[in-house]
Amino acid sequence: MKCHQCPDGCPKNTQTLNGFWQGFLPKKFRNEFVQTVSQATIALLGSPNVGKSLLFNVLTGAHTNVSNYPGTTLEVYRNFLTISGKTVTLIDTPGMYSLTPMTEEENFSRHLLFEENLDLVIHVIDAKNVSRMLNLTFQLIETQVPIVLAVNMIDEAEKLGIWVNEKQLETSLGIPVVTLSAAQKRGIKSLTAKMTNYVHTPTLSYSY
Ligand SMILES: Nc1nc2c(ncn2[C@@H]2O[C@H](COP(=O)(O)OP(=O)(O)OP(=O)(O)O)[C@@H](O)[C@H]2O)c(=O)[nH]1
Ligand SMILES: [Mg+2]
Repeated sequence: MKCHQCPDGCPKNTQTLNGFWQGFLPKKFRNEFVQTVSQATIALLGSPNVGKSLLFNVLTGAHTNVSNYPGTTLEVYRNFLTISGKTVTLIDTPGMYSLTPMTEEENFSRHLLFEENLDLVIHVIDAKNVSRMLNLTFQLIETQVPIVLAVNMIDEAEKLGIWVNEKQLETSLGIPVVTLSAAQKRGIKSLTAKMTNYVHTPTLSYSY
């Protein structure tokens, strides 16, 4: 097995091994493994077909670990990315319309939201249908998990004459907002800059 994603200082192959096994291990052990290398866990959530998986691939690169979530047939996509020198676990989730689950996919995404000790949720929405998709944003805000709103597909929206005002949305919602196009790799730097705020910095304490 090759080591694809090692950050500086990662013992060779350790991270790939952790990433490969984490989906297969019971949660307790999985978290122990992940914590050895990852300084934050971030999930991409949102309705079906808003571009979560494409954004996941753009953010993490091609080498993704796929496993079935324990007790389900649903595939979980996890990978690492490095933000400001820190290692972050990114999780791609199946599409969900609401936090009141109607399908196995929605139930899974809801479970993940409440059970994974997430440091951040990136709520991905379609720039062409912002107002319709904000319903889930409000539900996510109520969970108290930190949210960044990623308004994807601005390339398609612009073609339709739809312009999303990032600053105005931020002020109205009270959460960070990024407009982007995963397909054109636009806005990715702004997104990772906003993700940085949710990545833990290990601190040293001294006693005198
Ligand atoms: N034009 C354009 N197309 C995009 C963009 N992002 C994603 N797509 C396309 O939209 C389609 C759906 O993207 P996915 O990444 O599969 O969407 P998803 O949210 O993961 O969908 P589910 O897994 O079904 O919930 C694909 O054909 C992508 O190539 C974008 O920014 N612009
Ligand atoms: Mg997907």
